[in-house]
Amino acid sequence: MPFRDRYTGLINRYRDHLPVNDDTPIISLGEGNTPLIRLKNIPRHLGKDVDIYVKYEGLNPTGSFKDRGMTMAVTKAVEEGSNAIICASTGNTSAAAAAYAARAGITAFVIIPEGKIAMGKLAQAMMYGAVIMQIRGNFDEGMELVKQVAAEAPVTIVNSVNPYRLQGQKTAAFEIVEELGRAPDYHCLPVGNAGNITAHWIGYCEYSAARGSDVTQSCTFCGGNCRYAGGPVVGNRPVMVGYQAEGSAPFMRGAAVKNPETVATAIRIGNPQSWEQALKVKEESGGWFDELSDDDILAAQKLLAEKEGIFCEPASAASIGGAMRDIRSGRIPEGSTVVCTLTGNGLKDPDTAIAQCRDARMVTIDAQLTSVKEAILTHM
Ligand code: AN7
Repeated sequence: MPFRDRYTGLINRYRDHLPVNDDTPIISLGEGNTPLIRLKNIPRHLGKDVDIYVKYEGLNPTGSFKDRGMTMAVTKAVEEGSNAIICASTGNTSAAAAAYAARAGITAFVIIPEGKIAMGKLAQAMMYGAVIMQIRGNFDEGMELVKQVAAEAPVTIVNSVNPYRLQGQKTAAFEIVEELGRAPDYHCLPVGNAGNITAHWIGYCEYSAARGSDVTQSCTFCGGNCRYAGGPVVGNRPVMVGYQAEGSAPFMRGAAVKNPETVATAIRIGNPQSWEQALKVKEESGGWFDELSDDDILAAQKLLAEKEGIFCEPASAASIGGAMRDIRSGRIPEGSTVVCTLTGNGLKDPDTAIAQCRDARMVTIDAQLTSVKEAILTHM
């Protein structure tokens, strides 16, 4: 059995572009290498000539993009001799931190807003064995506590203020460029702390620098091993577009939001930790921020599931919902290639899904052939 080509996670895949060396003890669950799915029915539904791809990050080991950052953060924490990690979280970071800590044999402390994280994420943190502190407060308050305690206690912060997180997360951009053979024209993401949009921009910049337009023969980025080496080299970078939930949209308000609210609990964040970086991303890429109502977010989540068979969590749907609106209006012009990151799996938040499917096509019938036949005939 040739193990040479076995995929063993994003650090091994991109180790030349990450802060690791041969002695670094890599903590991995096989994260990364997620599907980039070309949408078939939504472009038709929009009546626009656009190529839309979704990067399905919900297929990472704990069901969200956080695994990309967490493999790096926990690897480095262990390398540096740390026995414990800590984070504040709207849910996904806590799930990833708990899983990678379990894998590493260290302790994860997670601070979550009581009653405000999706059930799947809570179940994960519990199963992986994290020490869970539910606070009577929101994510932003938890984040401040984490920063204070990490300054005084021997615990490593694994929120995205930890620079290794963004290093791991930048690899999503690498994968997209390798798969498309170029960067997309537009890259749309949901924005909470704005770490992920920043990480993607780092990735696109590094890739385009390594594959500058004067490079024609080999891909200096990968040392000539990627599948596009020797092919056409395009050093382009996308326009970066970030979407927030209306009730948690500090970038639209131009100031922190004191009591953020949204059904998309993953992005229920009022004081983004990567505020300055995100503004730079917007400027450098010629992009923009916008906001969606909870209704628009849920409608996009449902549409993606119904029309394409792809189930993402509400926060993730902000990217596709926002992109659809900007494609309709022409702000994203026809002829564009658009990538939307679906940051988390729909299974994370079954409560919200079921609550919005009151009109689900579900009937209760007797366990009899005639009843089944009747149901089929009625619903054909
Ligand atoms: C599904 O888990 O902040 O803009 O504590 O879970 O990089 O913060 C989650 C964020 C988008 C926003 N989509 O990303 C946490 C947390 C999903 C998320 C975001 C999050 P950033």
